[in-house]
Amino acid sequence: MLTDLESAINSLIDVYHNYSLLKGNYHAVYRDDLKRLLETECPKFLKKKDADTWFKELDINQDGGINFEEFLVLVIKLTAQVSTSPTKRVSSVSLSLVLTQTSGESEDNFCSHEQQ
Ligand SMILES: [Ca+2]
Repeated sequence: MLTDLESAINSLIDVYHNYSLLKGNYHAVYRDDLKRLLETECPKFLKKKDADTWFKELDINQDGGINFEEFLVLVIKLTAQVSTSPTKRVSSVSLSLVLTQTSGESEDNFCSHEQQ
């Protein structure tokens, strides 16, 4: 039996490949498919930052696709935002709280933590 973390890891891998395989490249989610991923899997986070902005931010090696490691940056950023909510759970309520309490400031904080 898988642990909660192992199940979560498997889910992340599954979600990534649900979108990477749309264009048949196992190791890349392209711009329009990232937009689809964001709209389908985490629409609340598109209210603050549009899909093109996310894409530019996540395509760290600027090869025009989001590889799995770059996708994990998205997951880390979203998880870090959600973890600061009072309920610490992903739900419409907690995401709304996160989005109304932060204004891009948390991401700046996240980035500064990342650089330390
Ligand atoms: Ca890339």
